[in-house]
Amino acid sequence: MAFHSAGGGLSPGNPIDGYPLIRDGEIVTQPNFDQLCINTIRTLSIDAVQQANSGHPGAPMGLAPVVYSLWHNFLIFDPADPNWPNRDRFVLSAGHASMLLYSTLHLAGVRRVDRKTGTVEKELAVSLDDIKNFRQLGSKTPGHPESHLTTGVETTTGPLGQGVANSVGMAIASKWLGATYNKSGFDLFNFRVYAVCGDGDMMEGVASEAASLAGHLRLSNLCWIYDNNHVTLDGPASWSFDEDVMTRFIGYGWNVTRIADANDLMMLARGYEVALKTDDKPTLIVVDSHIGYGSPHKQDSYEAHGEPLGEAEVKLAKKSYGWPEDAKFLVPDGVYDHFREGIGVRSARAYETWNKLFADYSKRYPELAGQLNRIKGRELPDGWDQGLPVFPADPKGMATRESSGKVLNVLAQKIPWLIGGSADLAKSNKTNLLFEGAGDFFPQEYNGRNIHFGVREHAMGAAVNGITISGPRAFSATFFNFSDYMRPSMRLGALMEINPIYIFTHDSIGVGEDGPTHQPIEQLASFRAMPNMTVLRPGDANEVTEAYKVIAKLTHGPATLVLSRQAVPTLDRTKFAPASGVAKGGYILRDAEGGKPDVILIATGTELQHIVAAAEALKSEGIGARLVSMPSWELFEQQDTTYKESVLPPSVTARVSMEMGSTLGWDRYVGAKGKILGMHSFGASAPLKDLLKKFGFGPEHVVKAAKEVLGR
Ligand SMILES: Cc1ncc(C[n+]2csc(CCOP(=O)(O)OP(=O)(O)O)c2C)c(N)n1
Repeated sequence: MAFHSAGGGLSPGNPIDGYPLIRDGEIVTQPNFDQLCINTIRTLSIDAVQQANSGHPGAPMGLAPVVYSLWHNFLIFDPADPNWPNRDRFVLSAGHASMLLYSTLHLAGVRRVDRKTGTVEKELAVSLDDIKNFRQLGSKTPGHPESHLTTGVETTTGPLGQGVANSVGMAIASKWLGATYNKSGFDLFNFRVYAVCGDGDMMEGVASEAASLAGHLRLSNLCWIYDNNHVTLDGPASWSFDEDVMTRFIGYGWNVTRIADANDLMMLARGYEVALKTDDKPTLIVVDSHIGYGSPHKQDSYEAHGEPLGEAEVKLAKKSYGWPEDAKFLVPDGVYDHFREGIGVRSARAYETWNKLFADYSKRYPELAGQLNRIKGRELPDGWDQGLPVFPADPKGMATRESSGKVLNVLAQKIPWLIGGSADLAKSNKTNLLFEGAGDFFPQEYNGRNIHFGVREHAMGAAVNGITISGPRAFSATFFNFSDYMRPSMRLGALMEINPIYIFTHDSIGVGEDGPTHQPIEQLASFRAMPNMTVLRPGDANEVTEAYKVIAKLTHGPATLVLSRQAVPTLDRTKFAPASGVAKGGYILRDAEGGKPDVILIATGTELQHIVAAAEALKSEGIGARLVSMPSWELFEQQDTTYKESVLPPSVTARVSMEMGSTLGWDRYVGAKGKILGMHSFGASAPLKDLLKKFGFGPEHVVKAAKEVLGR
């Protein structure tokens, strides 16, 4: 078969030119459908960017054959059921090349899935109209691929490096699902993960962390395709990037192969075959390509990056493809059929086989099949909240990281697909799953539930997103201060409306001697500012249990759980309101006598104990204080006004809040006449008791502030 190979020249081939076939003893010519499909991806992408007058045509033009070859010949992804759990995952990490993905999803006939019900609909995930509406309000084709908007977009990409790092989580999920649920004769999970990335991804630190982790874990089901086009946004890649990527990845323990010409379908196929045959490490395929391929004046130039080609250049590019120059959004006859005959037929067969296999598996292993159905439906097991710890009152109490460890260990036994780990701080974070059978996720031992992410916080954040997207419920853990190293991934988790659990301990200056490098200040405020992120900072052990109950039920957004290093008293709930109030975000922990408070004292986390003690002192001076525990602003904001005003009545303007973090935002609850006790600077390295004194966190500070706001 004659695969077209045009090298670096400007003769990508005329789709009308075909390759000879011998049919019934006669030589006939049929259109070169491979080329026709590739050029359709290219021209749809060009036209969409031109019409939007914004976007990135260059990478789709260069990479169309790479993606076509993968989708047409290798990817197992049934367009008729894009939710199939064992589908291969395709990630476009170079999210700026989004039209490459949209064109491919469209041509492959991928159906839309209703996100709420999981039902596959008749409509295409990306219609031709969606392509014509590229980057327009309400379309399925936003500037960068967004997984919560567009079926077939496996993960949201745009911030470079995130997609490839997510792909490592997806590969972990595939290995874990296989090791956990596959049985002899039932190879239910073996999906592969392919990620297309560019120079930008390669330069980002998160990609390096993720590649290092993937190499260490020997994730043989993972393949990254590196678009080595020597161009970035500002100019030639050589201005800022000339390292030996291949040697670097060999160093990570990857299998590395190179394809000298992105248009060489034969060699591309060989590259993918190498990845398929490699069973002990991930594969990097380096593909030398030409950005803006086929554009006479913009090929190999950064000018093909990030802006439309311009009407005249569009025509010239189309001419070079042998395309009708004036045709727009043209899908020639036979192109849809050709995709259907490739990825459609191949994947439908695999899908059917899998469904039969799963039906038999369900009979043989009904309990496990039931789990898999729940994983797919993002449901919790029956009785998941039974037997969660209830902690007895204890004035000495325990650190909330400690109670978290206890609750997490019970919860993980109830939810068998809850997996995760820490960035080398599991013992401090108390996130090790210690029950029998929990096990470790090690290279070639993939059924363990404790994942050792190493000191790679950013890759951990991206990986738990990737795992969560792929089925299992994942948690991460590190010190709260190092959330700074995870924030970009956490933001994407929130944007994607997925539900990983980001656990953080050592949540304030309470860290003590480690000093200001380890003492978070502004992090609480910053995550509260993040849309769709639920932040919880529980104030005692029972609030921790209740916080986990809320978190477990989240389906469309992540949780940031903020926990202390130092002990806090476990409140006597016969004297205080039940901790179940956590579900409402803020609740009256104890009211002033007669329900008529002079002052409202509000706190979160470790400061709850201080307002409790302050209330006693105030009472002895005849001042009635209402205590409000406010572990989650987001949950409180979801309550109706009646509830919110029942907790914080507008008539009581004397209010004091205390939290060992930035004061930013507390005026929302404290009001203009109240007083906010918080941090106004970085912390310091010293024993906790000295820090509390220096920065003003104790009952006496609450008492003083309460009297001030009362004018006494
Ligand atoms: C974290 C992040 N930084 C910067 C950008 C802006 N940006 C988008 S593409 C790009 C250049 C990437 O170059 P390359 O990966 O080689 O893409 P190509 O030019 O080949 O399309 C930049 C800087 C981004 N999307 N994400």
